[in-house]
Order: sequence, then C-alpha cells, then structure tokens
Amino acid sequence: MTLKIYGRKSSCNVQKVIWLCSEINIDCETLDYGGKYGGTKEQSFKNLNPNGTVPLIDDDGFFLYESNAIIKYLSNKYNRLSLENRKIIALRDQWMDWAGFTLAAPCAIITLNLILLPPDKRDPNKVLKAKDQVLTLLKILDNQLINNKFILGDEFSLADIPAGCWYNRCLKFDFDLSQFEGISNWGARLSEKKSYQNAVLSAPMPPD
Ligand SMILES: N[C@@H](CCC(=O)N[C@@H](CS)C(=O)NCC(=O)O)C(=O)O
Repeated sequence: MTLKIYGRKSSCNVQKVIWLCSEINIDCETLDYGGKYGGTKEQSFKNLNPNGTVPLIDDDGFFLYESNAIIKYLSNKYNRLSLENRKIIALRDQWMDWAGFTLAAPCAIITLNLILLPPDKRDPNKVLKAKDQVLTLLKILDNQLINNKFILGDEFSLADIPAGCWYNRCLKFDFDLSQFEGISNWGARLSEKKSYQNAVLSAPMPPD
C-alpha cells in the first residue's frame, strides 16, 4: 500500500521523509498539510498527531510523527541504509539529532523572521544572531566532512539526511558558505543524487 506523507514539501522535516522514500524507492504520496495549507490544527489531524505538526506518516494504518523517527522506521522496515555496529548507529543518531534540533533551531528563527512572520513582527537582530549561531554550527559539520565523503565516512547514511535538508535551507538564505570546503564538497555529492534533487533541491520555500 502507498505510504502517505502528510506535510507540505517546503518543510525541511517533510523533505527528510520524501528524500528517504525516493532514495530507497518507497512508493509514497504527499498530502499538503501545514503552513498555508492548514489542516494540522483540525481535531481529526490532532487525533493522529497531537502536536499538530508535519510530517506525519500513515503506513497502512500505522501512524508516526517526528521526522527522524520516521526515517529510521522506514529504513528498518525495508532494511535499507541499515547499520550493524552499535557505536556507528549511535553516531548516526547523534548527527541526526544534532541537525534536527541543534542546527534546525537557529535556522527556524531565520525562516520565521525573514519569511513567515508578518513584516512588522520580523526582528532583523534575531536573524543576525541566528546566522552567527548557524555559522558556528556549520564549522562543526565542516570539521566532520573535511576528511569524509559523507557524515559517517565513505557511505551515504541516514545521518546525511537531516543535515542535508538544513544545509540546503541555509543556501536559500544566501549564506556565504565558501569557507566550508568539506560541506561544499559534500553538498555537491548530495546534489548528484536524484533523490536529493527531487525532495530537497526542487522543493519550494516556506510558506509554499
Ligand atoms: N521535531 C519535529 C518538528 C515538526 C515541526 O515542527 N514541523 C513544522 C514544519 S517544519 C510544522 O509542522 N509547523 C507547523 C506547520 O507547518 O503548520 C519533526 O522533526 O518532525
């Protein structure tokens, strides 16, 4: 049965799920929810995800929210991009959480204050502060990537997915990332992937 992904394609968290599905050829359909499409505050949606956020998946009646949990579930279910070594799995989770929470937090502040808030509510100082935080964080990612093709080493893994989505968002903010050689080379490798092109590079920006 076709996997249903509830969520607008402009959301980085939704992009993670679409990217993974495309990467490992899971048959899926996206339903526009959240942002300008609404629907997430309806009781019928909240019964499935009380947080009222996207993404949410419906896998033949099994409902799951939290994007990192979703992509781990799908990877396990189809036994693709799976890892065996406990410590490598822990490092994968570390990078997924780092990107999904630590890096995502200042990126979300920038999105809010550049795009989503009404112009009179936007705070340019918050944008400047968040941009500084993002650059400090990207240095950490760059150190990891300077000698690695992908975040965990030579092979693409789930660890690359959350960071790849937020990295693309940073590019859309017109960050000058040329100082980050490791990240730039990694970004070029991701860009060769059809799955990344389909789910991330060609995705609209919020609020679309
Ligand atoms: N930690 C959650 C965050 C979910 C989240 O905050 N999603 C945002 C979009 S990125 C959302 O639903 N915002 C409200 C909306 O789009 O209406 C995850 O990774 O899935």
